[in-house]
Amino acid sequence: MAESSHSGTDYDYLIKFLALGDSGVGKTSLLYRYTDGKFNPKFISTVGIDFREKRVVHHPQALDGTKATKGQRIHLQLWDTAGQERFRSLTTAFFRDAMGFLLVFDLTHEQSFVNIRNWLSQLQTHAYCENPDIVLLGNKADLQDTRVVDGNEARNVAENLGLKYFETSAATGQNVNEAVESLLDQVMRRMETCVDADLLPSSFINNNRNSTRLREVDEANEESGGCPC
Ligand SMILES: Nc1nc2c(ncn2[C@@H]2O[C@H](COP(=O)(O)OP(=O)(O)OP(=O)(O)O)[C@@H](O)[C@H]2O)c(=O)[nH]1
Ligand SMILES: [Mg+2]
Repeated sequence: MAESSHSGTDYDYLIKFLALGDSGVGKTSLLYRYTDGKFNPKFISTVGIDFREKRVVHHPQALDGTKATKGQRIHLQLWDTAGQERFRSLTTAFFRDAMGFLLVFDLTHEQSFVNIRNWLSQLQTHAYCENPDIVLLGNKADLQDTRVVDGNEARNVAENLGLKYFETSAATGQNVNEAVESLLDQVMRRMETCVDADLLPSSFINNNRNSTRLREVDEANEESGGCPC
């Protein structure tokens, strides 16, 4: 995946991702690192909701692992939610419109790891379907001295939950692009295989109404079919 220089509405797909997890785990920092390549060590807790954007060109992967040469121009909208409890009803209202989720915990804070189950149950309740695409991120991997969550334990939990797991650092940039690309791969694959457009978020259908692929999805839907949802 490479960054694109297209502007305006010159893209093939608008994809919305949402970052969630406890306050202070590094959601804002990860998104800032991904979109701007920068890091701010100061903690400015997010109030309610915010978003960042980035253009990328995505090369779909075939089942044999080879990447297509023709890229899809993606406009990524990255929603950044406040982890603080007092904003919960506001932030969960945004879950419904997101296509993929970055579930973040802090490798130096055990409780944030324990709490991923609560966040998953919030997702099951509020996301567009019960098993949306999610990547699990153990963040602050650069803080080796204060790390308390064991990597193997986190990997096992992720495997049991059927989630891809990345250890990231917003401070160094470790695995940040890889995690977002992996989520984009999952979401685009689901979109390609989901012939029932009613089971995609409504924002996705509306925003991508002009896409040739979506028209194919709509036509296939008229003949009915199954969705991996
Ligand atoms: N060393 C290090 N510090 C980080 C990393 N990610 C975030 N931080 C720091 O952790 C603090 C909290 O980061 P934020 O990104 O604001 O956390 P958040 O999850 O957005 O918090 P809320 O907005 O309250 O939900 C800040 O001081 C960041 O600089 C990281 O990977 N490594
Ligand atoms: Mg924040």
